[in-house]
Amino acid sequence: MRVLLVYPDINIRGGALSYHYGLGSLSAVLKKANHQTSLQYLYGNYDPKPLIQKIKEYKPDIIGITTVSFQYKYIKRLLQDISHFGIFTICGGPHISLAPYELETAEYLNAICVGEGEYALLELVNALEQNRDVTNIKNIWVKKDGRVYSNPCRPFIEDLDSLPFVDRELFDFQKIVNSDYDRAEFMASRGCPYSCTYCSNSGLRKVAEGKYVRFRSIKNVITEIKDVISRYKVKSIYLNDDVFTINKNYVEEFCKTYGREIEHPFEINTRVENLSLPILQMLKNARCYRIAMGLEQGDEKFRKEVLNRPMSNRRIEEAFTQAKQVGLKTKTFNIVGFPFETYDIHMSTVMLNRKIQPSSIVIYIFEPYPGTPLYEACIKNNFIEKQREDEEFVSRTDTILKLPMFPRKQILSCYRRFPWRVYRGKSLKRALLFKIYYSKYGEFIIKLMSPFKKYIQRFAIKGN
Ligand code: B12
Ligand code: SF4
Repeated sequence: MRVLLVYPDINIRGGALSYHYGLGSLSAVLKKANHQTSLQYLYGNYDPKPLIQKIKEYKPDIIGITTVSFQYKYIKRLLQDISHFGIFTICGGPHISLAPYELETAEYLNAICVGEGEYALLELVNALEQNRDVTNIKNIWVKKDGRVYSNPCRPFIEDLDSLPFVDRELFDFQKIVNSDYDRAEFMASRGCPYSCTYCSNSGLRKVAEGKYVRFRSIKNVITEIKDVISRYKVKSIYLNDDVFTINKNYVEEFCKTYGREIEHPFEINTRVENLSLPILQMLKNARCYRIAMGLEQGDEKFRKEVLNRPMSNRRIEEAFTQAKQVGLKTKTFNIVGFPFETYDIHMSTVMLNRKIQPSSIVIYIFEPYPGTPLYEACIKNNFIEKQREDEEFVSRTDTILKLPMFPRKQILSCYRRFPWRVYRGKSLKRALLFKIYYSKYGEFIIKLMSPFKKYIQRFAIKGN
């Protein structure tokens, strides 16, 4: 069977193309079973034409689209724009997994996949190929003759090493690496043990039975990294796991092997709770050059009570001091515009970042994801402006919430002024560069400066 996988990455901020592990993994499993796959990557503004052209040329038997919540409004439009082809369509990914009820009302959608899709999609494709019944496949919900057939999920895949390496060839992988500061991304694990109230992990862990947080063996990860760097021009490695440092022994073993066998510098995502001076030193010795941590909100009480992130400010400050002490660069992720947040509460995020002075910062505007506690809180308190839900804007640069204590105009202003407030008086270079990046015209300037962005980034984070 010919399966066309679609990666909608429409109106995403930052100017870098990205790889999609989920689609890469689905493709690898399908190819191994002798099916054919191809990709349509949709980037930039909404435009269905490249997908329509691709369908005409590739003539797929099935179209599989991955979904995050922000993209779903575009996906509904895409489904309508390609409906005249009459091809079997299926959506998977975190959004549809946590909002499977969408199938009922999505006129041009035939099926959805809840949770992990490798074996479910393979079973579906095989069944369609052999004209067998498709209403009884685990993880797959199908709409047939106006009725939705919902099925339970199979357990989470226990042994991630049993899966083939993700299919990098599905994408123009070298182009992705080039557009993303010459970095190649990998994932050593699936899942996250924490339950932050704004993050889909809190719901995704409940869709199936079995162990949610799983790590691949170190040998398996290192073999994949070696394979990729031997085939593509790559300067650094990004381990894009939700939290790479959950298991201390794993980190220790990984650092030993990586440091011995791979020369490329790497970066990871981590949580302050998992860090200590010896772990940070271990990472540094293995050629880790930067660690990224979600700080999200600077008010300890708000973080604990609204976001379910109980770490203290003192611990955050200590972790950043220690990271700098061993010579690691640092990055914080921050969010503004949470339900129940106010201007004063947001200023705590500014103050904490001012204090710790990370090498770089990322700030987003809060987006509510179905299946998360904060989404439920938005519904309960009538915070979502329904008429703005399908509005087009660049992901996480605007809000669809109407918060009584934090007007939209003020949220947008806090978002734009955040880097200036953090770095002003501490690092003029960073204050100015990030101010431009987060300004009204930032998106346009990023695109314009795209040939030079590697040098600008290096210049911006130079120093501590
Ligand atoms: C790595 C990562 C990224 C990477 C790589 C993207 C990717 N998905 O590979 C990058 C940095 C590019 C990225 C970007 C974004 N991300 Co992100 N990302 C993640 C992270 C940490 C891991 C995803 C992953 O690779 N998992 C492993 C793979 C194997 O799983 P998977 O992709 O979910 O795919 C499996 C199933 O979902 C299913 N499946 C998926 N698609 C399909 C399609 C079909 C047809 C079928 C049958 C099955 C199927 O089968 C796959 C194999 O089992 C998750 C957190 C998480 N735990 O999921 C957030 C997460 C997916 N990201 C999130 C967000 C918000 C974004 C951005 C919108 C942020 C932004 N820049 O604005 C973009 C959106 C990009 C896009 N257009 O989809 C949210 C989505 C929440 C939501 N409900 O919308 C998550 C869940 C984190 C969170 N905060 O809750 N992300
Ligand atoms: S630690 Fe990060 S990935 Fe894990 S639940 Fe919280 S926000 Fe999500």
